[in-house]
Amino acid sequence: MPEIVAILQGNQRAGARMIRLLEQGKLEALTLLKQLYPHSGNAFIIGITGSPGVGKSTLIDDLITVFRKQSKRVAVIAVDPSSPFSGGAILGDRLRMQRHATDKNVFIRSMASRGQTGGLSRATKDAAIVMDAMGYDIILIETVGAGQGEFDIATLAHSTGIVRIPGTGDGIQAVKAGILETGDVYIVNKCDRPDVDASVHALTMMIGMQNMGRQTSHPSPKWTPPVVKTNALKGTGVDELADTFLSHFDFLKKHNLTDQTKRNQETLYFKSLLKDLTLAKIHSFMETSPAYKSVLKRIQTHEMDPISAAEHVVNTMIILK
Ligand SMILES: Nc1nc2c(ncn2[C@@H]2O[C@H](COP(=O)(O)OP(=O)(O)O)[C@@H](O)[C@H]2O)c(=O)[nH]1
Ligand SMILES: [Mg+2]
Repeated sequence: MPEIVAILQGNQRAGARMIRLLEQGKLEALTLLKQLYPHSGNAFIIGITGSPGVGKSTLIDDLITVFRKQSKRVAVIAVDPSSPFSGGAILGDRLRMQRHATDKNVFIRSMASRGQTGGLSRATKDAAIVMDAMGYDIILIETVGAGQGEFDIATLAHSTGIVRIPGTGDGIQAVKAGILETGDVYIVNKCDRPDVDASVHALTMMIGMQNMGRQTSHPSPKWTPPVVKTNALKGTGVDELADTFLSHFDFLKKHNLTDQTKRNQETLYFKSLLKDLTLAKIHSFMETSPAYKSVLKRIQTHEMDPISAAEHVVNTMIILK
């Protein structure tokens, strides 16, 4: 069966294979992605972000259960900053979501992040397109947040949930310092611990300040982000959390804001592809072209200055070819 048909029919092995190729930056995978693209655009993409250890994977595991009860098909992308290849944490995430492993309507992939801060790369968006085309209704993306990637989760997801835990000094200081990310939903997890109400209070105040304050990149100015309390170990509050995400998605659709999210996303994606494809062309030029070698020689013998040479190569040999 052709790979594309298999993926469109939701074949997980084929989907996983394609995501792996895309993650390795294989250009031939883009040819396949081109064919999948028209079949994407239907999934609801939810970002779950927060520091390591706050309970994101455990929460996602619970959310899968809730969404499955609603007969939704669910995919997960866990982006792990500590394991660029395949370290322990990725395995941990897999194990944590293991109880869904035999459910054919749940598809979980781990991906490396860009750099230590957990930035998202184009491959995260690629993977979301594949899962979307595979017919998943909901795509959950787990990230540690504010990383220095090309994509931040707020532009990749329709709805972003920021996970905090009680007693870690959230809120006001962070707002003052301008380092707090904007979320659509704030989650105080580990509500079995003390100081829950203080955290909820701090977050609520912070949301109020954000609403009054500077214009953020937040796509929905009239949406006031709710604060939801959860205990992911027990699954408490997760039904409400799922409902909150779904009502945010309804809100976006009602106000035609999904289109805006989409436009921002597609612009970023296009720019990122332009960069990657140009770079690939340059690399192949440097590896294979006799013209490159002759220019290089002229630089080495001081016949040509390297600046003019680089300009010449870009203008005449790579871009126009
Ligand atoms: N007490 C308590 N522990 C939790 C809760 N949620 C998650 N944990 C634990 O916190 C640890 C980190 O959870 P994990 O989901 O891996 O966090 P992540 O790094 O944000 O994905 C694990 O040992 C979880 O069992 C909770 O609501 N209460
Ligand atoms: Mg995790």
